Amino acid sequence: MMTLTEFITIKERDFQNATGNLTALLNDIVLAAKTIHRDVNRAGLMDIIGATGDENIQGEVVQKLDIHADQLLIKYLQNGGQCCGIGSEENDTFIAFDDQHKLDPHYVVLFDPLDGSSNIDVCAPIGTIFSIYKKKSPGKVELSDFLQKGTEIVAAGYVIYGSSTMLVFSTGRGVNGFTLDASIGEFCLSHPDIKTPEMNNTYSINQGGMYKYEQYIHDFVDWCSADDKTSKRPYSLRYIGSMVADFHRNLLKGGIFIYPAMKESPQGKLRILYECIPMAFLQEQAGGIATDGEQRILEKEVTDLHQRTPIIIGSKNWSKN
Ligand code: AHM
Ligand code: MG
Repeated sequence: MMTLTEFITIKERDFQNATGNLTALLNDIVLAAKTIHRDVNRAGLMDIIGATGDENIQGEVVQKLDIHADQLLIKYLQNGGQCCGIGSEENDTFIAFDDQHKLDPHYVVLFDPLDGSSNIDVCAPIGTIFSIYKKKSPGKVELSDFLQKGTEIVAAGYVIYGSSTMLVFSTGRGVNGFTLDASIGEFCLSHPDIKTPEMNNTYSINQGGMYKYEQYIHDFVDWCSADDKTSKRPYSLRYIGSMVADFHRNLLKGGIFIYPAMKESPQGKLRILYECIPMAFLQEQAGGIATDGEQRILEKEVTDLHQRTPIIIGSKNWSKN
C-alpha cells in the first residue's frame, strides 16, 4: 500500500523540479486535514457543534467547526513556511504570512475549510476544499495573487469526511484518491488515476429552489424526470447539500451537479475561488466538464476573493443532452 507521502515523493518529484516545496505544502494541508478528521469524528463530544452566533461576509451562519477548521489550516500553513498567504471562505480578506522563517515562500492557498457545514450537526459528509497557486507579484503577497484564473492553478484537492475520510487531489497529471487509515495515521492510495464515467443517469440540484431558477432549469428538471424508456429516464436525483459529497459521488460514479444562477442572485451561490475552480480542475483532470453555462469555469476572470459563479459540473456526455 503506497502512502500519500511516498506517492508525492516518487510520482511528483520530477514534475516539481525536485524543490520539495510543493510536497511540503501538501503535507501541511494533510496535517490539518488529519486534525480536522479527528475533531469532526468526535465533534459531538467536544464543544464544537452548532453555530457561533456570527455570520460571515457572505451573510451565512458560521458554525463553530467552520472556524475551528479554518484556524487549523491557517496554523499549519503558517507554521509550515511554504505558504505566503491564504484566502478562505471564513475570512473577509486574504491573510498574509509575512516573514515566514525567511524562507521566501511563493505559494498562496485558497480554501473552504469545512464545506457543507449545515450538515455538521447531523453526521452527514462534509469536506475541505483547497487550491494552490504560485505568487505572481514581485514583493509582498497582494490581492492579485489570489485572483488568478483557474488555468493558472498548480494543485487542488478536497478531503471528504464521510464514512471514510479521503483526500482526492491533482497537480495537473490526473486525479488520485487516498483513504485515511486512521490506525496508522496515513492517507493511502486507494483510487489511482480516477477517470469519471462519461455518463450516468444521476443529477444533483436543489430542486426545492426551483421557484428561484430560470426557465431552462425547469425544462432540464422536467426532462430528467420524464418517462422515456429509450434514454432510461426518469433519472435519479441525488442531492446531499454538501458539494464535496455530491461531487465525490458524481466523480466516482458519474452524473451532473448543478448550482444555477438564480433570479435574485445571477451569480448563483457557490464561490469560484475556493469551491468551483478546484472542483472544476479535478473534474477536467478526470475527463469531465465544468462550465457556468457559457464558459469554462477555469477560464473565468476573477475580480473578488468571494466571487460567486453558477456551475454545471460532471460527466462529459451530459452536455450532449
Ligand atoms: P457552505 O460553504 O457554507 O457550506 O455552502 C456551500 C454549500 C455546498 O456544499 C452545497 O452544494 C450548497 O451549499 C448547498 O446549498 P443549498 O442548501 O442552497 O442547496
Ligand atoms: Mg463551502
